[in-house]
Amino acid sequence: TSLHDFIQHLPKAELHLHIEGSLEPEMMFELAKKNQVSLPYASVEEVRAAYDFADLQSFLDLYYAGAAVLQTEQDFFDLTHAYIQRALADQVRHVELFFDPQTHTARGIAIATVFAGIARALREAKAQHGFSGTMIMCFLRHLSEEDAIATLEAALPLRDAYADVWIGVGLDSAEVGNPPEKFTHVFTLAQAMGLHLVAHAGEEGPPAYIHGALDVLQVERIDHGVRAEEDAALMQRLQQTRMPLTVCPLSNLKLCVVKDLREHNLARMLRDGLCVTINSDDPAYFGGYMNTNFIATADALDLSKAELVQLARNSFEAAFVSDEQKQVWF
Ligand code: ES4
Ligand code: ZN
Repeated sequence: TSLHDFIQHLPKAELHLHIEGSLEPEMMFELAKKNQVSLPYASVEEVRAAYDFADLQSFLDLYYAGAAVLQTEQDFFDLTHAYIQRALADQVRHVELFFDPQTHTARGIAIATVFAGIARALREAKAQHGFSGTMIMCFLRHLSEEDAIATLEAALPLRDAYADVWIGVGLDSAEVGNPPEKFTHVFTLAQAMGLHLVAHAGEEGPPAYIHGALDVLQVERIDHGVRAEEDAALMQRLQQTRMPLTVCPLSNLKLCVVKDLREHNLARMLRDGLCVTINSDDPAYFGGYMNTNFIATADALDLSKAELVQLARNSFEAAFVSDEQKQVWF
């Protein structure tokens, strides 16, 4: 339909994308074979069949297992390059991608290998296509704050070489039981380094975790944030400050945060004047990239063209780029 064409051609920014979550089963098998990593599946079909999640943790178990096939700088390049091709096809002009170095350093992969492969793909895409891409290094919240601090310290020597792409830190993985306050010190250190700050909050965790991310970690965006609706005062605060929420509709559906996309609160929050954006989160696992998320959401929630434009506008408003650059894009 024409609404789908309209979405296809809308320029967008993607602000919530885990690069390890863009690992398609085909590449997972290729890399497993090349790197001699054994997978608990016999075929691409078997992997896809396993993508039937009950909650965040059941997904994370598979996601970390899959990421084990990534070993060399070229592997991280290939992964990022493949994502960028999908982003270009969806008229994504800018991505601020998440990566999880601890998933790789725990397996003996050097953090410099991870940075180098991802950054080479982003820089090549900028040169070849004018595509803009930056990196947000995430700490795994199921691990200790000491481990997060060690990760930030390990990345410190890379700061100058990657000043053009590494712009911030984030917080992801198992939310419930790992509140933002657990990471107060490492976020204070990152803030002092001049890095941007974001955190997953209010995906499965309560509104108190969103308050904690804002007040204690001092984040500039909330990743997910869909449980904010349970707290009227918090909703008012998010609206009045235009605090961006990077919402991931198909992720919420696949991880049973909502049981039907028609029940998703994205449209209500948008209509209440919150700065909500649409993102793909882990597109290889959750059923699609940006335009698939936009189309499924528009259809389920009866979004108008004006609302779709507002969502795209919000994605640039919420991006960590200059106002001049935003004007060029939107
Ligand atoms: C994630 Cl959907 C989601 N939530 C929390 N952590 C994650 N890491 C990758 N995807
Ligand atoms: Zn996420």
